[in-house]
Amino acid sequence: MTKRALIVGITGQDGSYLAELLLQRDYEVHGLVRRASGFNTDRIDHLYRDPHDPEARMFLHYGDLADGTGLRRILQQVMPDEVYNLGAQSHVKVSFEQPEYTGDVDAMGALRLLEAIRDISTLSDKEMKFYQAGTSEMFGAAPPLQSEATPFHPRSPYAAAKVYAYWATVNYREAYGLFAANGILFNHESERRGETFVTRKITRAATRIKLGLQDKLYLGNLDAKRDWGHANDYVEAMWLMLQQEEPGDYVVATGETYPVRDFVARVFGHLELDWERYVEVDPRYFRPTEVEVLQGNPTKAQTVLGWSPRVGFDELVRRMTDHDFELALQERTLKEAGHLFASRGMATL
Ligand code: NDP
Ligand code: GDR
Repeated sequence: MTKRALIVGITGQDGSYLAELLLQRDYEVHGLVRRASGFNTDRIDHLYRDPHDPEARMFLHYGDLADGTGLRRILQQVMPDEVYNLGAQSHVKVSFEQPEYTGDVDAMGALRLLEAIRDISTLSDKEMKFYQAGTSEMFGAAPPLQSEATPFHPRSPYAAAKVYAYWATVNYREAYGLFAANGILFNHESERRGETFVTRKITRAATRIKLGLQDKLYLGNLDAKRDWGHANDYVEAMWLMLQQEEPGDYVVATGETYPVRDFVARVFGHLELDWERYVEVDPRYFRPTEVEVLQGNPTKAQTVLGWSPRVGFDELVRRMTDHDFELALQERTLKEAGHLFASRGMATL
């Protein structure tokens, strides 16, 4: 029997890798797409086939985590075996500027999904397994190493909303017997990472600087330390969590941590540039409360799920930098041919 999955957040970094993984494993994949004035499906365009094509196995539905009725309708239509909630206002700094919206989407959005699954699976007697995208940000001020046993101390509206969603997921498991699992994923990046997150902001800027398309890179706190892996490895852990006999909560991390400054130095070093000539600190990128050090202990994921990361820090830096160097080359070629008059607005967050 073909399994059916619904991915909320399919257009995001993780959603696109998870859709690839599930299609490779012969799932029928359904994804929620937000209505926007332009196209917002860049990351999954390579997977898309016209629904009239008999080979099509990925289907998109308009929806939003703020719209509970729509979520219910899609769940009833699709009747998925597995639901992955990856949808979120996922930028920590933005959450200080839009706390109410972030709470509505990241906390209440998860609750809306859980409520719909609870009702539909009770009425239909169909099990719908649920994955909630929890985050290392929930640990916030808690000192490293952080594991499943570490108490949460969120440091942003984003993290507080994710803590709510985490406990709602645990509660629906305990109260109603739902197969509901929380991943507590540490930072994971990729060639598809949003350009306002620090790693991609650095690789985009450094490669453009290398080709004379940009002069400076302005960053915030260079001392914050993060445990960075590759997104493609991390979506496999999500899938594994829903293949277990019993639902549970898992830390997914590499176990290594590096300051932002080291990421900068390695990217510029890879391009044979001296980063200190180009990087300036601008306090506008500081957060009202910062998360200083994240370093996860992935022992449970290793032993129970049999999961471990394949891509390490150096390879992550190399892959992202090489990818963005290609993008910068394309941009330079277009500019020199007179086809590009203005560079696209680069990350300001
Ligand atoms: P992205 O920001 O790349 O993707 C977020 C996705 O959520 C996008 O598809 C976005 O749609 C969608 N979305 C945003 N708002 C809504 C809404 N109101 N209703 C429905 N969908 C919405 O995040 P990532 O792929 O990096 O992360 C996936 C999830 O994992 C997020 O929940 C994030 O908070 C969490 N997480 C991420 C980590 C990381 O390091 N990447 C670590 C730990 C947790 P659109 O494309 O239209 O914007
Ligand atoms: P984070 O990722 O907040 O950890 O959340 P981000 O890349 O935004 O920041 C990492 C660290 O870098 C510092 N920093 C800057 N950050 C940004 N964005 N821009 C800058 O110019 C800059 N300069 C320094 C930050 O202060 C921070 O310490 C990500 C998101 O994907 C969340 O959704 C996810 O839950 C967590 O990772 C785990």
